[in-house]
Amino acid sequence: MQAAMNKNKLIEFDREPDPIRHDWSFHELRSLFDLPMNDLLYRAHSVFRRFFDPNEVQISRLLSIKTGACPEDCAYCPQSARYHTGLEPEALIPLEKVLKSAREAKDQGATRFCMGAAWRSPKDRELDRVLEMIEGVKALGLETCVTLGMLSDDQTRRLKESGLDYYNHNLDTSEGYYSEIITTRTYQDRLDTLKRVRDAGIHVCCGGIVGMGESDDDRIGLLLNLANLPEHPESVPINSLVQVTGTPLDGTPKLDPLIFIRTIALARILMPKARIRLSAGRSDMSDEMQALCFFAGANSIFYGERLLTTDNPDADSDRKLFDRLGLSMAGPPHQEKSR
Ligand code: SAM
Ligand code: DTB
Ligand code: SF4
Repeated sequence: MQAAMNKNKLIEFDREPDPIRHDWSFHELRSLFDLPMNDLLYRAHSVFRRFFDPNEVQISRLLSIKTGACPEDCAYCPQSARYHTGLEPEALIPLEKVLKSAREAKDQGATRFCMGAAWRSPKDRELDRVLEMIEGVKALGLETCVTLGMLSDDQTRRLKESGLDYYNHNLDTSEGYYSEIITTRTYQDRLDTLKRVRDAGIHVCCGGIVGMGESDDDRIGLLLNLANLPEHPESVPINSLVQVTGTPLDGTPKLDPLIFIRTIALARILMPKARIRLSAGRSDMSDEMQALCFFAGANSIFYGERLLTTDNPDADSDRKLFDRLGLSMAGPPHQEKSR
């Protein structure tokens, strides 16, 4: 009798499709994305609970270590030198300033410290200084992440040797919509950098931006490319466009919040073990929208009043939101309760 029950259980388990896949078709994703909202949320949340404690959110802190005057033409970005956004450029900041910010972040509950530089790619001299920053932040007991643009093989190796945990490099959108947004580097350039990072043994942080005037098919196309990478990124930031005066995308019609939530849900279904980050754009989201994103599978945020150059909800209002939702901050990685 027991044996029969176990066998039935096994058969049932066998019938459950393996949720970790790299062979998704566009058609499958389109069908998931178009499910009735309750069915999509149910599926996403069920996958979420299999791999994570759904009430724990990982906390990252962002710091811009080199701001503005960027030669690239990313149409969303206030840091491109091509647009008049009124942003004050700032050269690479001193190590001490970075460490002060990292200490504060740790005291506030962050487990990861992400440093961003407005570069097309780092020069070797600049990289030397970033390596010192990584070593210093790591010594404080924080996970480290940097986003510096395109990398060479040698630079990637040196970053790994410095102890870097994550490299952020986004695909940003679908391959088809990409040329509407960026012309100064190709989609393939981005895939090449991501491969270098993966091959060097650094964790990959890769996602994109929605609300740039793209279609549902583009949002699905972005997630398809992420999900069908040889390995899923460990961290997937989903940014909602922060519209900045002076950038070409300022004035883009606002995306329906429910479409944003569907995008998060689909990302969770496709990449069950990834930390899906509710990234830029939270200042414009209602508490109820964020709550639905956390239900759909988002389990990471940037915490603190500033992203790189734009505003983020202040720490106090996020603490209140977490209290109201019964969410807690995930501990350092070795203490995490992920399943
Ligand atoms: N310069 C490097 C690069 O682009 O590879 C690293 C820094 S760049 C600011 C990092 C990411 O921030 C971009 O890939 C983009 O996804 C996101 N980002 C920049 N401006 C944004 C905006 N206005 N709204 C939402 N996300 C934005
Ligand atoms: C990511 O995907 N989002 C972050 C981080 N990676 C580096 C950046 C968001 C930037 C939002 C605009 C700004 O503050 O300049
Ligand atoms: Fe430069 Fe990065 Fe902004 Fe593009 S997203 S303009 S590469 S800082």
